[in-house]
Amino acid sequence: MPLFFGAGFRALDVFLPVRFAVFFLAIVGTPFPRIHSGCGLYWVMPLTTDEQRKFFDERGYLVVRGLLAPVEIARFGAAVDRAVAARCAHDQRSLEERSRYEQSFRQCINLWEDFADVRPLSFHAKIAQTAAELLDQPALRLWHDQALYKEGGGRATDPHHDQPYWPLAEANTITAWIAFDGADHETGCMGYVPGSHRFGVRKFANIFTEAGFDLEKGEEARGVPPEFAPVQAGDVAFHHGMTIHLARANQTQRTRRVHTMIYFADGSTRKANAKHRHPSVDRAGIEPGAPVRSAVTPIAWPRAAGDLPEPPPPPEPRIPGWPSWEPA
Ligand SMILES: O=C(O)CCC(=O)C(=O)O
Repeated sequence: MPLFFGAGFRALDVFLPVRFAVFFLAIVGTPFPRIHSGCGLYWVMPLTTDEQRKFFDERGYLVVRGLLAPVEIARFGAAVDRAVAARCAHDQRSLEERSRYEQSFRQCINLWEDFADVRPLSFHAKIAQTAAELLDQPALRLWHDQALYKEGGGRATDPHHDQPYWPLAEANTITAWIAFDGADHETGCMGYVPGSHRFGVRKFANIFTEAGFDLEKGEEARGVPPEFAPVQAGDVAFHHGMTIHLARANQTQRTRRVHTMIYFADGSTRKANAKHRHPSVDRAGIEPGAPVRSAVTPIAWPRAAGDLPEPPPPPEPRIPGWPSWEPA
């Protein structure tokens, strides 16, 4: 109700603070400021510090301590365990019987699609927001998630960088790596060649069939030794898609239980080379040169907390390691 103070004065609304609060909460939905402007920018309380962003920018990786609460680690770890057990139920081979690549880990991709209780992890708002801040991008999509369970006795993960595996023209990509029990030099922590995301290495290290980059004698890592980064449960380790990395072997009898999310900047386009296949773009028929936007790669950030995407139809034909795959 406006009160007037005579001609020439503007209306003074005594309910203005209440109106402002209602408007603010309606827009924001949380006590934190979040304003979407017309140009798609958003404003939230940052989760990272200047030092963390600088570290990631310079070194191409960063461990963020305690990003997940113990209750989340327990809940999501159990959900991913169930999903991996279900996806791998058909595979009774011993470690020795598997390929060199498969001896590094059991890899199960896009668990978010067919395991609803994994979905809140793969679209975890705090993790995706942190990734967006490190990459300095206003919006991210999920390229895919994957469990990487390195069993007791599992081989080291060979040195490589991720970007050449993906037919994306732009290299605005980042992975969040979550070890539910933590990971150390005995169980298989990650090591990163600091600054290698800026080395401009285009070569594809095909670790499916080969040994990956030679970090000592090869030119790719420029002789820079990797920095190994043990993590504890609750920590999330981020690395840029161009960062050369590897992981230690698992010398214990315990499985190193890891789930990862790979994000890419919204607006990224499919590489011109149509021969470079990948389910994340092929499933949705994304043409070379076109923006990679589909239900297979939904927006991960910004997304209202608790708002989870609908999964796309299962791949057709089925793809090993992806949802709904069963051996013939
Ligand atoms: O977890 C591992 O052993 C390797 C992970 C990795 O290479 C990645 O997330 O890009």
